[in-house]
Amino acid sequence: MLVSLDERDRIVAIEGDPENPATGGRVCLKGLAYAQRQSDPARLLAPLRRRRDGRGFEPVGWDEALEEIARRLVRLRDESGPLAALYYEGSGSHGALGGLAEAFWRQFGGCTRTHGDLCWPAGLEATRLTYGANLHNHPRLTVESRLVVVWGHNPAETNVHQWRLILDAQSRGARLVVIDPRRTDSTDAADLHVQPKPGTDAALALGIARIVVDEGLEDAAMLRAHAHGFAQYRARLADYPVQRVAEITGVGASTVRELALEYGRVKPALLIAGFGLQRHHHAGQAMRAVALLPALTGNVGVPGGGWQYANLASHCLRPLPLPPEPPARRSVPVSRLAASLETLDAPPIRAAWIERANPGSQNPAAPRLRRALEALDLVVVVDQFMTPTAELAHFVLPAKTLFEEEDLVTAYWHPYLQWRARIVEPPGTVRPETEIWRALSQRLGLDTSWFPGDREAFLRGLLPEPSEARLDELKKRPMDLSGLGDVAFADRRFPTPSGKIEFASDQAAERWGVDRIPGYVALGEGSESPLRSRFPLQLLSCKTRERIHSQFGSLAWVRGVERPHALDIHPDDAGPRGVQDGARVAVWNERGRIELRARLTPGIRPGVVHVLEGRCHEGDPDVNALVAEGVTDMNHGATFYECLVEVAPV
Ligand SMILES: Nc1nc2c(c(=O)[nH]1)N[C@H]1C(S)=C(S)[C@@H](COP(=O)(O)OP(=O)(O)OC[C@H]3O[C@@H](n4cnc5c(=O)[nH]c(N)nc54)[C@H](O)[C@@H]3O)O[C@H]1N2
Ligand SMILES: Nc1nc2c(c(=O)[nH]1)N[C@H]1C(S)=C(S)[C@@H](COP(=O)(O)OP(=O)(O)OC[C@H]3O[C@@H](n4cnc5c(=O)[nH]c(N)nc54)[C@H](O)[C@@H]3O)O[C@H]1N2
Ligand SMILES: [Mo]
Repeated sequence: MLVSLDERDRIVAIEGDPENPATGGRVCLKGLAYAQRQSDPARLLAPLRRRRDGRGFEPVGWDEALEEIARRLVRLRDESGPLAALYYEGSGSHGALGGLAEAFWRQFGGCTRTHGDLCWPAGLEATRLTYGANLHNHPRLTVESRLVVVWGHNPAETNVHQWRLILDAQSRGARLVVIDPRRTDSTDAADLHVQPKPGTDAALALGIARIVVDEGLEDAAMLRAHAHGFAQYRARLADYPVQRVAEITGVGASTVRELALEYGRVKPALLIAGFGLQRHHHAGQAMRAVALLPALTGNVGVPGGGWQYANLASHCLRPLPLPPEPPARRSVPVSRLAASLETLDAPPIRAAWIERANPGSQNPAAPRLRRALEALDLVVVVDQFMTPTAELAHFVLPAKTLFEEEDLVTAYWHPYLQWRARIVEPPGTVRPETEIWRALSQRLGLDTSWFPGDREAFLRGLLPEPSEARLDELKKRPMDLSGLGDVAFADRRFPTPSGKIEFASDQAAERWGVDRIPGYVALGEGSESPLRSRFPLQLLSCKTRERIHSQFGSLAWVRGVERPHALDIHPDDAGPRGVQDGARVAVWNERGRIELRARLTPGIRPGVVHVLEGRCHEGDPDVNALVAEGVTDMNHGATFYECLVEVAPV
């Protein structure tokens, strides 16, 4: 981004950087709104301490705050051991330096951490099991595609730079298919919008595969040379005749057939899968089923083709230098944080340090999690703003923004590593997290040399060989240091155990206890679930163009352009329930209940309802009150989109 400052060094405007090869000089609404967020009067500029009477916060100096936090952490360690402290970090803006908290906790003697991720792990593991690595073609090759299938993804809202390339491909003649139970900005541009029941994509993928194979449209030469377990997979396709697939998915047989024939015939075809596909219990297997389609049709290793999920090409930094691991270690699945806080023993969790995260809004079972956090002896939250999580803290420490500390930033779609410059000094008494950790380490008598005095030199040392000398170049523009080339798997070498694309995966079975061949498994809370007799509607809670999760929601710029918050419901579901457009409704299940206005829309699939996630301002309802603490079949992900509810007027 290009950032303009006024004469008092305040950020006044943000534009896209034409030198940026990933964005082509464009910037999204949140990028623009960082200018307002940076100087939002609500920003925290000094540490806060909970008042003794428990009501609200009072300002406190850094010395006093850190002294008291240090004293309480040491006492807790003496009494219960280091594992009684939880360290939790989320997806707030972070680069390489974010990992340095570990230098404190290792010297502290360890702590309890979380494993897995709320975001994307099932899809990452499914891709790794199938192709051996999370790499995909350079985004610019998208325009060479003749057919783009966007599956469980809404790039018009969640990746506008990717979206521009998809539209370019379309204007050059490519057809665009979007597979999503909801109408979105992305489906509005589609030539074909396919609306399956949520959680049935494995059946759809295998149904498509069956037709491709029946019609002889598979790439037999490619499969002979580079597929592992294809014969077993092919035999399994017998279970997915188009009639059964149509019943499971709710997509008409003729549409499944049309899609299969098109995907089998048009070359090159690009399949872009999103994170929305993998937020349920059988997500890993579903992603494997979908990920195999490009392999089946010979679309792997070709420009304009391929499988796009996540691209980790820019994740090429050297590991952070850290002190040795202490013997004591413990971690809990991130999507089961509330249950873990409630039940962990030997020792129970007594303190939590939360940084760059808003779990009190963003995690499953959020109200339970908030209660569990409230019961702890010590909660420290490091954030730029008051959040539902910070409200529960004993200490809230003000955090820097992305303009206030230099760092190296990796990506998950384009291959570029980026230098993030420090453009302005932190306001008030704000300190970057690295300085907070250093100061706290000092108070505990720990070795502070792990925290860089000269951050630039430190970051230079993280650049991969042979690029150490290239920091100055990197300061001018993002760079692809991966050395991987534009076409992923162009050499047809797949770093899987068999060295081939794995249609059958022993690792999947050994690591995760799932079938070696991916198949469709009905969800516990899905379209075929007995629980539907009480909670008949499948609730999705997705992202919005205007915000990043719980961030930006308080800004006038953002509030001014976004649509009113509402439950999207199909008229066929609203009618029998007496739900009118604009009327207040309750949405509930056994875990919780929220109230908001209904918006009737024929765009959503009947049987599916939707509420935006990340709303936690001014009395907005807490959608994660309804969501269970489920764990995906692979890699410890969350199951946000596996959630049955009922709706009624209030
Ligand atoms: N129902 C439902 N829930 C979901 C999802 C869903 O689809 N549905 N999606 C899930 C997904 S994919 C994700 S990734 C998670 C995201 O979950 P979180 O990472 O908890 O999400 P954010 O709301 O972005 O919270 C980030 C916080 O970090 C703060 N922050 C930003 N920059 C900095 C910084 O430099 N330093 C510090 N200390 N703080 C900073 C912000 O002010 C904000 O409060 O949410 C998950 N929750
Ligand atoms: N503006 C904005 N952009 C963002 C973010 C943000 O908060 N705001 N967050 C970032 C983050 S952390 C993430 S993880 C990504 C997520 O970005 P996306 O990949 O777009 O993921 P989701 O929004 O979770 O879901 C995408 C679509 O999948 C559909 N879907 C849900 N369940 C199913 C299903 O079972 N089958 C099918 N076929 N479709 C389904 C949903 O209706 C939704 O429209 O966005 C990133 N970009
Ligand atoms: Mo995410």
